[in-house]
Amino acid sequence: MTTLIPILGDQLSPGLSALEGADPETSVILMMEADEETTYVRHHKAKIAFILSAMRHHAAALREAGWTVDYVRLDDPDNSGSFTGELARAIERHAPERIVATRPGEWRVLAAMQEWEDRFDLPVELREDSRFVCTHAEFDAWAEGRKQLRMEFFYRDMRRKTGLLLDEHGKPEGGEWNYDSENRKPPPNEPLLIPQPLRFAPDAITREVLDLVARRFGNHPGSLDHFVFACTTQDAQKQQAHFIKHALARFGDYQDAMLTDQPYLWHSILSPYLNCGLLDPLALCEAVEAAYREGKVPLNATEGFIRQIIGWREYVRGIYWREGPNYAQRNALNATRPLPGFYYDGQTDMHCMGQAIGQTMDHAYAHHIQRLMITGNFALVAGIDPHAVHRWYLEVYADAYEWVELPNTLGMSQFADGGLLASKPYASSGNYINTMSDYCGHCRYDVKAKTGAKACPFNLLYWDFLDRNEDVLGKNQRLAMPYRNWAKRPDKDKQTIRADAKRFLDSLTR
Ligand code: FAD
Ligand code: DLZ
Ligand code: SF4
Repeated sequence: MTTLIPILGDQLSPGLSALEGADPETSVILMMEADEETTYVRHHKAKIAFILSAMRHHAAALREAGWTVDYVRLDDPDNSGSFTGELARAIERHAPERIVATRPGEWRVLAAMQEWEDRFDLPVELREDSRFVCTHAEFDAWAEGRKQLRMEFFYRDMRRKTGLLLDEHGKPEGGEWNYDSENRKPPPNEPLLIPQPLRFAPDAITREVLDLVARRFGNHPGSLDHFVFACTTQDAQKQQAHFIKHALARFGDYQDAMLTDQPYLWHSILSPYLNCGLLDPLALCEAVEAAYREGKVPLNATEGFIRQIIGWREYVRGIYWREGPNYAQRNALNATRPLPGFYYDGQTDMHCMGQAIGQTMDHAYAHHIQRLMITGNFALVAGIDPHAVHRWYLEVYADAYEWVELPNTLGMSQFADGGLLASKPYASSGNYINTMSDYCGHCRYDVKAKTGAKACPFNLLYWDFLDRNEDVLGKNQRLAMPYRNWAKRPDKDKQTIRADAKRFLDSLTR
């Protein structure tokens, strides 16, 4: 009468839907370290180490809680290397009567799971992932018939559904749904006051995994030298509490700020834990709201943070599943340039890019504005193939799973879906980076120069990007002003910008 319950590397939650109603006496949980999962893109070494260590710790916690866990390690000589191959071997071992699983976070894995029933001639129940606020059906009902799928309106529905930050009349706390007008200040000039996230020294389990990853994935990007991730729910909860106590109050103010050699600023560094299941998103939002109700943090920070989780995070997931498996192939701007090699080592004389990429290789982390307005902005204005950009983001961040990474990269950052997610491309000249960071002061390029050998590449590429894509973007109302400004430029200026941009872009391939 055995039920076999596979639990994947991003399903490390004690309350996972696949476990609901299961009897520990008659159930076997199957956890699989699988070569296919570690290599379908060349994940950052620290990302692999984090997931494998969190899986091993979770297996131990499940056993402690009374479950039988069949755990297949990567270096098991009989490991077939795939979820389906390992399920086949586990069926031989346990002769289950049925399989119960929670839906995975990726079309690729869902397609494999949907074949299991026929392949193994066993009933397979795939349950909705109850760790999200919005179900697929609810998202589709919300999106149906709308011309534009704007996050802001979706977010208000999620506030109403969860009751987060509503007053006693069901109205938004403080009278507004969104306090962004009070957020997004340039960086402060007080580096000593910047909080740092907790650092978790690797225990014996993590050390064993770090050795394994160093031996097996030496050719993958990134470093293991700075590995300080929490690998258990208890430690991830410590980082959650640490963030709420030390950083949340200024999260809104400095959400978009960037400073040299300061990767974290007032961000939470909680996405790896939320996405693999060590933390519960709703419990986190409730803890953040409680800090506000106790008068410890201001409303702009509280609302801004909760919006990222029940707004953006839920919204991009809805888009991913709604748009289907071919979403990854879109390329509305027909961008084809290969990804420059410096995306893997940070060796570029553009200081902003060197900073964002360097810390990514060290920590498998960069905050949102670095991803969107530095590395993403550069790829966009340089015309890099969005599929190559997507693979890079999926590889290098410890929080990257396709359901969340793809819409953010392909849609929000690269405009490759033609504007489904963003009403205009997130393209900017160096001016934005100069306002929001101290990077330009450390750079060999001149952010004020518009042309010539010292001109900031973002200045050249921004106008060249608009010029190159006028067919697709020229009618976008939100770009009317820059296109008017471009039209007013003398032809001679335009030719210089085009030539300088071409010279710079050619140098990328050399
Ligand atoms: P904080 O700034 O502290 O924000 C709090 C939480 O809000 C995050 O932990 C995250 O769960 C959520 N959040 C914030 N913005 C977003 C967003 N746009 N989409 C989804 N959730 C959001 N996030 C991922 O979790 N995985 C990814 O693979 C990923 N890829 C991205 C790729 C690009 C090109 C861009 C522009 C953004 C991407 N993001 C991704 C969103 C965002 O950058 C990260 O969630 C955030 O930087 C994580 O750091 P943090 O935990 O310190 O976040
Ligand atoms: C990302 C990842 C990696 C690197 N390794 C494993 C693994 O060995 N075993 C596992 O169960 N999951 C792993 N994962 C996460 C899966 O790729 C993830 O479950 C799918 O992408 C579906 O979201
Ligand atoms: Fe980046 Fe340009 Fe500023 Fe240099 S000058 S840091 S390339 S924005």
